[in-house]
Amino acid sequence: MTQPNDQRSQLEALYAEMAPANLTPLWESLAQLVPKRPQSPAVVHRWSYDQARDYLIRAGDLISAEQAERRVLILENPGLQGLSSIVPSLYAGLQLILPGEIAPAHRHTQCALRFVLEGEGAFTALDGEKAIMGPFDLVLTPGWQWHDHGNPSDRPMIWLDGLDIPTVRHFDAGFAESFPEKTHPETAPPGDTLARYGRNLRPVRGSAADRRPAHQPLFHYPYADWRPALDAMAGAATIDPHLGHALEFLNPADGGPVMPTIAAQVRLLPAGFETRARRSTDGTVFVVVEGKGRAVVEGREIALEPRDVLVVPSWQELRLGAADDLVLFSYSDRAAQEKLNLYREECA
Ligand code: 1HN
Repeated sequence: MTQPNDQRSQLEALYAEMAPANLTPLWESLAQLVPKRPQSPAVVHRWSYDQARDYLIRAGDLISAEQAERRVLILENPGLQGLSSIVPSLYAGLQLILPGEIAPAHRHTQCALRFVLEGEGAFTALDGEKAIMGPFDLVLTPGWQWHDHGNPSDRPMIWLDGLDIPTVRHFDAGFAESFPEKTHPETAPPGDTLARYGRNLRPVRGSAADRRPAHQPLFHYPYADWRPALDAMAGAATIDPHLGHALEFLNPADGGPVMPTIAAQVRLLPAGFETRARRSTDGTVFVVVEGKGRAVVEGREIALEPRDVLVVPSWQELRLGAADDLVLFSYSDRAAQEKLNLYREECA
């Protein structure tokens, strides 16, 4: 039998010899490659809206939306430096569009959501149809659909962008194109899609009025619709001890999550309510819509204020507490994980 010291030095010598042949021993990394439970390199982090906003407004003095193509500050997870990721699978950024500006039309295979934090009256145009945006509206730009943004209002607009950039990068499946003009020609009046597809109705399949892609027709989920739904629920439903009153945004095409990789939710925690501990495999980005409260992540307490952004990595235990009525928006890669049979949660 080889002596342990001997074995180690002989193995090391073997590794060194095989390295130029691009071969490495599995037995040295097996436990890391197949962990007993998720051990995310991402860390819990909160971005203060006021602080991020100041930097974004300063960037607004230095570079135009058109020159930047998209004037965005990336919310990069401190554990994922250089990766432009908020969790390993997802990207988040804060985008500013000033009065009169245009962010030019392009399309890409990555899918995106926008969650408005400030301003009123700017728009995202999707395949030439404008969604006129207001605070806390959710707007989607599904993969490979032309989109541009404009701000005809007299105030800055800021929203959170959530994209599946790292997931698409992981699959090496990224394509992008610029539209030959700054904006896509208008194809329908604002609100057309919401009226046709957003009321539990849709144009008869294949009819002349059926103008949106069958798999992803709806792209605007106004605050004016989702917020009263949460209130109605809070008035009547039994509260879930781990979630509070929670609603998921749906894709009306299939009743599933809003996009193939990304799921989005809103929830309401009444003043004084504390959730029980819960962990899930979908690292989640939260945005505070209203109210104050706190998150306790693996025992570490983080104060939450309106419009702050909080990221909670995969499998970290989360409890949420509401000081006043606390309304949260969140998105995660749960949509992708469920398709891959990976999603799990554990409730205390
Ligand atoms: C993008 O298309 C937008 O359309 C925002 O507003 C952020 C980050 C990376 C790649 C594409 C937008 C983006 C992006």
